[in-house]
Amino acid sequence: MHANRIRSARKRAVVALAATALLGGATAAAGPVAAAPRTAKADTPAPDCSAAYRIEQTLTGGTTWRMCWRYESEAGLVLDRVSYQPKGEAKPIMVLTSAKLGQIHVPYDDGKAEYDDLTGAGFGGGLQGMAPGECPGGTIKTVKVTNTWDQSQTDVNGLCTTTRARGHAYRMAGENPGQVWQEQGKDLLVYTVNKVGWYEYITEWRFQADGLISANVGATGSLSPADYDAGDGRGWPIGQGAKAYATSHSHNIFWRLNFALDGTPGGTVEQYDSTTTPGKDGATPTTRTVRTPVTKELAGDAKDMRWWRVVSATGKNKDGHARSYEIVPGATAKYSGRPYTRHDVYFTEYKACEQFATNNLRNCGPDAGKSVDTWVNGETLKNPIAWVNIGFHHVARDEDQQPMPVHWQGFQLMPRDVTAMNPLTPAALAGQNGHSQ
Ligand SMILES: [Cu+2]
Repeated sequence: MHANRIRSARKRAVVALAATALLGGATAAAGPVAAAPRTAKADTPAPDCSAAYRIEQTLTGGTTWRMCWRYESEAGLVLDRVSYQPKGEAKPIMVLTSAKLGQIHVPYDDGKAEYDDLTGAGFGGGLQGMAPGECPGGTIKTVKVTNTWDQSQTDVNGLCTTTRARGHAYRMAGENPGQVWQEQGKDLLVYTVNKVGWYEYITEWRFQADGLISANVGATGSLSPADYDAGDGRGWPIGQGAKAYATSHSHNIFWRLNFALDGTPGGTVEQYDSTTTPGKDGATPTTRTVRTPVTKELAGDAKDMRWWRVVSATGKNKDGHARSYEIVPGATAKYSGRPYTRHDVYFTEYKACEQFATNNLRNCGPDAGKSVDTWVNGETLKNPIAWVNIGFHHVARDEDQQPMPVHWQGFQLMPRDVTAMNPLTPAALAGQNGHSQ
């Protein structure tokens, strides 16, 4: 099962960040206006999808999420044309042209096994049919799964769309005694389960009424019994006494995101960094935030007080601020073992052949590498693709059998200035925009 990979010797060009700009107070920095005529993206789906492939859900608070889904033989679930329409917006606001997994890379600590689950270990073909109880309150859709060997198709009842309680969407004490503004939210959930060897991965997308998108993969199923032999200090005993050592390993999961905020492919990328300077003689420290336009391809590293956002090329909210989505990485254990896992986020210029962060299948040309790190080579970003890498170092524990409790890893896409206020603001508070009463 160990996937063979062609390793590219091609060096990643040094990527320079362009000049920084100061941020003033709470002012939303207007990003550089993207001029560029946009070429059509090859993975841009048809303008609409048939009813069977449409997901539309209106949530508490009046927000409607719409998207099309399809299923790729390696990447599994793909969400296309994901749009967000909060109450008060005349039409849907497009967010993503396309979103899907970009790879699940699983290297074992003893160096004896290393898998690319999507392109080397059958992730897509391992779509699981769901039991009726696995999609509470929702609908299980039928997915046609193509066998990559003989192109035969199988119907699998394997896609769940449902809603789930969120808890508080917000809470604020009112002016009058006992008065509380609060809302109990409901999220849209879309998920599949894919089995790869002994593992089962739940690929989950969660959409909130206030525009937040959460992408997570939960690993469950079983530990691989073939690996219960790690008596070399690279595992953890899960049997009685010093027996049945499960080899430790990493799950390095990549997502591939093709943004099209406001329906315009492309947009610009910005990096923000804040630095805190201690005050003199015990005075309160001060913090300064700078914005760095990311104009060229970038292999980015997460850092305290650093974040990135993708800014709409065309759209502004009703406050006149450019719409954007911020990438909010979740907890990660970055794996330094491979060039492609050494960075937390990659922004690459769109190329149709670049579909998987490692062990990419399509031919990108004789000089092109097979992994995302090799695609960062100084090109100007006109149609940026964002790759998010979240790692989990799995040191097994007794509780991992049997079955293994789901362990989650992922990130969020947080709206930043997509609407002028919280889209769930109650009418009585609608005047509280930029000032208090
Ligand atoms: Cu694991």
